[in-house]
Amino acid sequence: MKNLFRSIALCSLIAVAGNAFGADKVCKVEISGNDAMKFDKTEIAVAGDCTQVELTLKHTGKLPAQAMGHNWVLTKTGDVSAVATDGIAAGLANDHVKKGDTRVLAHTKVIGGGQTTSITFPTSALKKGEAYTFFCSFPGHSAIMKGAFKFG
Ligand SMILES: [Cu+2]
Repeated sequence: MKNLFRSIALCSLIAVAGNAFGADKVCKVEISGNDAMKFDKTEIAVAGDCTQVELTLKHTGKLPAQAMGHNWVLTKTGDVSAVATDGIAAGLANDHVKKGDTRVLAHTKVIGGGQTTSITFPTSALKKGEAYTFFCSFPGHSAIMKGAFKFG
């Protein structure tokens, strides 16, 4: 019993210290895509003190992933077209993202109508002020389904 109290006290101390140093701040972002091949956001801004981003993608349509699949891919703005082109070749089985593509900073799987998916990724790979773009890499979608991603 004495040990249990000691553990609880220690945990509380770590939690307090963690907050004081701003250990982890998970920032939540929600975006949805529909059967009209559109995202409901053209811009996402994440504050510079967020250490993690929890991104939830909802497909509010009814069409299956094979016909109107959507994902959420984050790259530097200059990498969008090359990553999207490689994503077409990668196929649906790979969520339209080339395996091991280091230009991809974060991505969800491809989902169909009525489905939801979430990812959590660290912001440590992002630079403040850099131009990032989020887009859907399903074939033919990235021309319309994209927006600015701002960090900082
Ligand atoms: Cu799409």
